[in-house]
Amino acid sequence: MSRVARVLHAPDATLPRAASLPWMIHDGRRIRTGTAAQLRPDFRGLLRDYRRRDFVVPYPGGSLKFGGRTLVMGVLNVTPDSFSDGGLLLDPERAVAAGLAMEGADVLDVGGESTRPGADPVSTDEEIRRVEPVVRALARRGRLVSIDTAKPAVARAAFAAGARILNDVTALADPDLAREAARARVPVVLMHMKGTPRTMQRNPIYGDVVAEIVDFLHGRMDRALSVGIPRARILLDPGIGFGKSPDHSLEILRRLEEFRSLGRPVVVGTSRKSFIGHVLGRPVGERRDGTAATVTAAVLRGADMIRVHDVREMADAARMADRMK
Ligand code: HH2
Repeated sequence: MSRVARVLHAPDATLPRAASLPWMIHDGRRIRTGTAAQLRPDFRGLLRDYRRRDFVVPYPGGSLKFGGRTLVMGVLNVTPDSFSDGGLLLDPERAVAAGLAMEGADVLDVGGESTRPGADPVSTDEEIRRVEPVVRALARRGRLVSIDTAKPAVARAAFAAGARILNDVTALADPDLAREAARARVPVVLMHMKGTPRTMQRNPIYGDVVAEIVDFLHGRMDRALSVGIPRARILLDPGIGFGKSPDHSLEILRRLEEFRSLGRPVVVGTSRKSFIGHVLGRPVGERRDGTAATVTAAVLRGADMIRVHDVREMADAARMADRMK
């Protein structure tokens, strides 16, 4: 049983002191200490969020529905240097064809800047030049497109071209990006990262990795709310591999259920990542089966959407896992 689940099932008389539970946060109230009677409303709210499975996330022109099968986000990197598919889709026509071929993808996540460890930054103009035609063509063909960017101007151009979701690996570090998302009324994926892509894999250290990420995501949800992005449009992502050692990534997957206490859909991106290579000793081109195992584990532990490169295969893995929940 996870630690949150253990707390939720504890008889009132033995509720542990909150000082050891930094992730017990609900509706902006942090549970510090108190008698069982004082804590009961907080636990009730937490339990309600924790049990929640059905979410409707509106975007301009439609809505994402969670609670049935796990949704699938297909990765389309229009970059020369992404860690697993860099250079393959730099030509817009190829990128569009690859997106259209992603059978079973609910969302196509278009990105124009690699976030792999040590990646070089890309200028705003270059990033727009890469993603805009791809977003426009896919949106015109009726695909739901998310834009994977941390730059306000890129997001604005992508929304104008038809992107309907913002996927931000910096979780609204830039207030201008938050305002763009609020203005466009799009859902946002808030992802946790420790450090920056340049530095994040240099010996990341956590006390309790899950507790720290939950706390961080809670803070970034508040930031989103404060600029006018409603709760209903927020999705959360623990950021596998972003400032995490292989053990951290594995622990996040092992304890994924705990993120449910935040009461929002959980997105998980394990696809082909280095922790899989670390466990299996496989290069990036040979991590599909390992990825399928992580997708299965993530779905069984409550992921609402998986972000993957091998869409058809991982959609199958997710569909099987859905039936075993
Ligand atoms: N991972 C990557 C990029 N964006 N977004 C979310 N929400 N979650 C993730 O786990 C995530 C993400 C890294 O993968 P990829 O896009 O394949 O590589 P690169 O950043 O090198 O383009």
